[in-house]
Amino acid sequence: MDTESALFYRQLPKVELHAHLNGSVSSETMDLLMKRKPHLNIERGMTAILREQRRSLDECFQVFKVIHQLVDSGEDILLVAKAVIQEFAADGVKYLELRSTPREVTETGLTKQIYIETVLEAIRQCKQEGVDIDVRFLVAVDRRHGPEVAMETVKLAEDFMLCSGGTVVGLDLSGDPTVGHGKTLLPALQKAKNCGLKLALHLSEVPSQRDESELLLNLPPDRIGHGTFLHPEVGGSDSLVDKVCKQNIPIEMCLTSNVIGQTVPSYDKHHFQYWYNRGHPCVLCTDDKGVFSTDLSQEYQLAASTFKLSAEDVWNLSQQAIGCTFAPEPIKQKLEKMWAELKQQIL
Ligand code: 6MZ
Repeated sequence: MDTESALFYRQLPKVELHAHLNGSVSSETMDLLMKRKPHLNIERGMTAILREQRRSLDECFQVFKVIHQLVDSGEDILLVAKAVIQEFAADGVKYLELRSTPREVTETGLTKQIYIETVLEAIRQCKQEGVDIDVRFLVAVDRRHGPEVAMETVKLAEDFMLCSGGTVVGLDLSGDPTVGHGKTLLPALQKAKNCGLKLALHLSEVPSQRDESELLLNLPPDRIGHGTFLHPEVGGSDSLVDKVCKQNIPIEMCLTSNVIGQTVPSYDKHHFQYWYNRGHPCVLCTDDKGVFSTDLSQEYQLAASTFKLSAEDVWNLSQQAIGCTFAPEPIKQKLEKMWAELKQQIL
């Protein structure tokens, strides 16, 4: 099959490793939520950004505030989490690591504990209903909330890691990269690592994070989110690149998100090229498929057309992502087998 065909990308088995739950809510699900809460006066254009549009990162973060108003109860979380999982499965994603920041909302009785339990319930229900996808969960720390909340979140993540039967596998560090400094979060991140949680950290998403990235790379994280400004050509440094390469830390790359949020000026200037050409493990991801009006098939197609990847290159890229998951070895082997079986039919 040729790489021009949208069907090829849909059929391509895929691994999604960087998807924020509330950023991934589709416009169809948003419509349902808006109908449930008409008093909020939220319209479609306030929860998603069209592909052709450009926004500052700050404006992107305003969108999450609006979405959080719409998703503020256990019932809402169950609805959005199930819908997001089903949509990824329909897009040909076979393995998904979903991430989300547990929130509490006094008015609806939502607690952080209930928040995580509800996401896990959504994952359980999808499995029971036979949705063809393996889903794991990363508990997210929002850097804006500071070190105490980060430590609390790590404790919660640890508890769930121990009792979720392998569904909670790691910790994400995200939130507005222009707020706070990672050094204050080091004790919480170190604790997470010590107790066996895998670390997926947003790193160098904006240029001002060079010192922070130096520090956080010493942990080291198990995966890097974005890593847009790590290399010297964009104001990073050789020392950062060395640390990433020596430790072979995979980078989650989100093309549409970075171009819409303008941390990358255009698709052909995306840092995917830099790392891919070095043979470094790069994993294509959506980041926030609802907010940035995309899906993972589209991200693969975009990467292929921008960087002139052959069908074989695209296949290898999706297969390589299996090795970058936080799944236990037997699951990785199962996915490898699935890819091997599908290869004959699809490529
Ligand atoms: C950093 C991001 C992000 O957790 O409520 N988030 N953090 N950089 C990004 N690049 C665009 N996109 C999303 O999902 C929404 C939250 O994910 C993080 C932010 O903390 C946002 O509030 P959850 O499911």
